[in-house]
Amino acid sequence: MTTAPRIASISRTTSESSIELTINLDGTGVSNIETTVPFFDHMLTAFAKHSLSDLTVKASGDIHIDVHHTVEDIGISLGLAIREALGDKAGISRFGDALVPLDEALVQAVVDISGRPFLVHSGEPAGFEFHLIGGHFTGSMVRHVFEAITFNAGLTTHITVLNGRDPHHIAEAEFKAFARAFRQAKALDPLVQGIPSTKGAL
Ligand SMILES: [Mn+2]
Repeated sequence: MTTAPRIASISRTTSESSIELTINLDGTGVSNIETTVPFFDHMLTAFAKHSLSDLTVKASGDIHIDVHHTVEDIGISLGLAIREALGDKAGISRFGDALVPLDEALVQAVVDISGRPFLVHSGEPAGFEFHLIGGHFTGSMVRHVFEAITFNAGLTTHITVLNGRDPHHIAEAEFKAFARAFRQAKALDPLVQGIPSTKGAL
């Protein structure tokens, strides 16, 4: 069983953004999020709350150009922090799945803490990727964030939008479903002895 605290901090600075991020995988969903991108603050707060991870993010970046760099770099940093915090992955449930509605929107998410980065993402309605949610957050960035998290954390993630019309509802249901699936997958299961893989490593 993993005994080390499952906490990691990432500092990542490039010419496009500067990110300070800390995650505690065994938290209660407390967050302090300041990304300078209001809709993304909302999404990360929802992720923390529904994954029962404590999350602190302080970011700045070239949002005068576009929110793209800052949002993507936070996704990368969150993925790196998740990977580090998971440690050797001993004692975890490993798999998680969730089906989460938000009014008319319905999203299924499945997470495998596999060590093999793979994202399968489908079902957003036509035109979603071009919509500016809140007037500043491009719909295309929803998938891009899940790519950044999944690839850097070493997750296998399947996200399927089963229904939805309102872009805010769809995006929020995606983040909540991912959070709930991740919550299950990273949970420590007292019945799991060691690393839950026939290979002996994840
Ligand atoms: Mn990009």
